[in-house]
Amino acid sequence: MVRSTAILRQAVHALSRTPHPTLALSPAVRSALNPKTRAPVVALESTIITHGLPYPYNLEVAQELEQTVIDHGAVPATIALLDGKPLVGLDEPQLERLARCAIDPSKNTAIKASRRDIAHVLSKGHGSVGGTTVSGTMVLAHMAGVPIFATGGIGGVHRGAESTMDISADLTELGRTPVAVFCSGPKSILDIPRTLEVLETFGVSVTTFNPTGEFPAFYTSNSGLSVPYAGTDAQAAAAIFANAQLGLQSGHVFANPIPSEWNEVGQRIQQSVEQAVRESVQQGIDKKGKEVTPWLLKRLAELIPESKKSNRALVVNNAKKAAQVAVELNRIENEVQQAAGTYALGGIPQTVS
Ligand code: PSU
Ligand code: MN
Repeated sequence: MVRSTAILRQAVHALSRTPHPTLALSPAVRSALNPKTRAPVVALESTIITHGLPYPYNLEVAQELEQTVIDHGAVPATIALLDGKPLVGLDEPQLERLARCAIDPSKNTAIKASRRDIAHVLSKGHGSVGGTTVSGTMVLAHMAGVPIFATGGIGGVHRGAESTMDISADLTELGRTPVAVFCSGPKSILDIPRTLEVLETFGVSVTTFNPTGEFPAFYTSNSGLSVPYAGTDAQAAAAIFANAQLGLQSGHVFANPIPSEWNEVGQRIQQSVEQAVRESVQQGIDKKGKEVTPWLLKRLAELIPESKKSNRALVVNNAKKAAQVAVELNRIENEVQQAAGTYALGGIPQTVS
């Protein structure tokens, strides 16, 4: 009894997240993060809008992602840097402004922002636009108190990283920021086995929703590599809750396989990946830092035009899954809050053993 009270007290303490005052929260997100009006929230990234997909397809996808989160009972919090402010939750004109940066890729003034770029982009003030990567979005989601985030694919260890040292900042972030990232695995342009090795080194919890127990390979559902299996949304939510309770400062990867009807296209994309990577080496793109990933994605879209649609299908599917798990997590949090309230009425015993 006393022990369970101590656990409850700790549980309530772990629930009290106050958004960092510098963040500009949308009214819907602010309300959802208020303990009195708590609602499930799903963070969404913005590099996919500014650098991942062409205009106006990027705007359609961004809107569909937000709508999918809403349709499954959660509040969308698209994260971006605009006019020197970190925004958590965007309105329609803001979403459109991000999307329009990609109209002409050669004149794109938006900055692809991972953790290292955040302060620099904010210092540019009025007129500046930063599309946050998985790393950048995780930093700001955590500062806001949003533990669940949906995206398409995480960055990872690039092929040839033994000489280029190109390992995405997303992996480091996952090792040090307690946010659960719902994705379809690392993009197949990457080295998936080595990406899993680095995630293990950094202490990141990696789970699949694939009933085969396989880690998905972004455009296809199977990579041939096994990781632990999350059978239900409730199990995933319980893992996120446990991580927060223990105060572990590391994140999760929840890998959600692309719907099976896309596997055939995925096999074809896979064959073109080799070609795109080869070309990137021939043209020296592989040594161009943060340009590498957008270049490879664009080249792949040229080689297999359907890859854009695969990308949309999987990221929407991830937003749905993240929203469902966010609803479960919210339910657990409400239960804890209620149980603590019941104790509080009778007075929580002071002895903690
Ligand atoms: N997945 C996509 N399109 C993208 C990205 C992922 O389908 O544009 C972005 C994500 O924002 C991810 C970033 O965090 O690419 C990784 O870039 P890098 O490899 O430079 O770390
Ligand atoms: Mn890189």
